Amino acid sequence: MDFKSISSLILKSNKIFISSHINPDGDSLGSSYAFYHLLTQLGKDCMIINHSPLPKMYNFLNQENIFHEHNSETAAFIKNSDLGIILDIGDYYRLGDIALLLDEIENIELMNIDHHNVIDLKKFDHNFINTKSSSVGEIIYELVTNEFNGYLSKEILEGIYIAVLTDTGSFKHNNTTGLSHLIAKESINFGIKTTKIYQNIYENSSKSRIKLLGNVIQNLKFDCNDQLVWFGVNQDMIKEVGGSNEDFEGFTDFFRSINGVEISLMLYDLKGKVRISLRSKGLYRVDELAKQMGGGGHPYASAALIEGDFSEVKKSVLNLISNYINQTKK
Ligand SMILES: [Mn+2]
Repeated sequence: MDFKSISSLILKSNKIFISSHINPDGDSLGSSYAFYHLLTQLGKDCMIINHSPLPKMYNFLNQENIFHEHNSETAAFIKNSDLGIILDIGDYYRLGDIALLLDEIENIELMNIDHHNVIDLKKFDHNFINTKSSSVGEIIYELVTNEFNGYLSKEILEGIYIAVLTDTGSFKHNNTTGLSHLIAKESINFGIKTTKIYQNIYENSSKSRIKLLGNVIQNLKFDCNDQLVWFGVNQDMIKEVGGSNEDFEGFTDFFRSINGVEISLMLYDLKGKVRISLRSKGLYRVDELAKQMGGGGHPYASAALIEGDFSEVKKSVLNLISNYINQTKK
């Protein structure tokens, strides 16, 4: 699929829903925001519907209440849609309950736009994948400048900027491209308040988050000649600081910044399941590790969900990683 065919598909559709993955991040939300404004400017009846609620730090994007958590009303909208645009998904079933609904509907076209290697491409009628893009936001920028140039508005650019900012770790990860910086330049020229956006997203920590960070730091573990740093979190730790599941967002990235550390690992105990989050500084590919655990992602940022008791999963994951580090050395 190319930009021309994306554009003709959009133009022939009238009722369109936009969705992304569970626990949405800056790329999925910023991209959805940009797409929503493009579609509304094109006169389409459009709705952003996600399985999960909007994370608090992105409330500033929702002045007009355009983000909807999936419910019976949004289900009715989806059932009557001509087209569904799915962004940043990686895996069809990360749509959460929306995937289950879509499995039951036949006459709806699904278009997938992503920068991940999507696991189940056949679930979509159309796929546009560019794994070289830093973010889905960057793909949308190219789509708009190629096909809808007159429509590039402040709102569209703001959504794109947020997507690029967050998925490149503020223009510092090695997925950052020349285009990422060009988008930043354009955004500043357009009068977008980039400092304000940064403060909203990154300088908005709750007290509970900082307290949790302190507790996690006290119990930080190092392995593999200090190349691996890891920590565990669980509901009791979150309760203790009066926090929420959003509070440990970004911890894995933060600990990767330690001198000598190559891999940063989080194990989140979900009682019977363990959520694994992996970050690499560049020497090791953590997507290969995540794949072995039944997950996936990018070479330097990936995740998996493993069934089993915490201490057993912890043991096998630590074994897997240390074997991987030792083998790669040879
Ligand atoms: Mn992304």
